[in-house]
Amino acid sequence: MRSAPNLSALAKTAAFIALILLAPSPLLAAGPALAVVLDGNVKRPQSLDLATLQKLPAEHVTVSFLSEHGTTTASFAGPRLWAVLEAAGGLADDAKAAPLHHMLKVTGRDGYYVLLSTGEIAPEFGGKPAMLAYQRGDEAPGASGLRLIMPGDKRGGRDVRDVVTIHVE
Ligand SMILES: Nc1nc2c(c(=O)[nH]1)N[C@H]1C(S)=C(S)[C@@H](COP(=O)(O)O)O[C@H]1N2
Ligand SMILES: [Mo]
Repeated sequence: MRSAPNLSALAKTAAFIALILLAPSPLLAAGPALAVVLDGNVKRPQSLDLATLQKLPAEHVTVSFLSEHGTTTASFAGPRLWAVLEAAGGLADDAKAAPLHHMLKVTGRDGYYVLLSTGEIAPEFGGKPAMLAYQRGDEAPGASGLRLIMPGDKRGGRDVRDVVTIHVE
């Protein structure tokens, strides 16, 4: 004789399936990068983690930029990129004109990258407020990874998402 469906076994199976669906996968759990590797022409090449970035003077900025999705307006918080360079000891070049001689390659996890010149962001020269943002809107710090923000840009192309390395040349 066939037994009636075992309700407790069904419930267990349902609970198991729910667990698999709801549990964050290891990939999702890894999430965006919470550290940035600063290498190349700086005095102390190193990886800077979120806690270290949060100790640097933070700025808050609201930007609007155009992308293929239309206009995005969002606020971001984080240190200036120049302050991040200084956290790694600054440029490994003591020439007077050193701030005018170097460039930064800011790369996202997907390999997308943008080049900036040091003269553009050096406080005594271009002084552009390039930010390495660790917080978007009222999300938790780090929730969206790190993002380069170039306030004033018309399009979002230089606002590199999920920054993982900054190479100084
Ligand atoms: N890592 C990474 N960052 C990126 C891009 C990309 O493809 N990869 N695209 C850029 C471009 S062209 C634009 S317009 C904006 C779009 O920002 P959004 O994805 O937050 O809307 O991201 C910029 N940052
Ligand atoms: Mo874009």
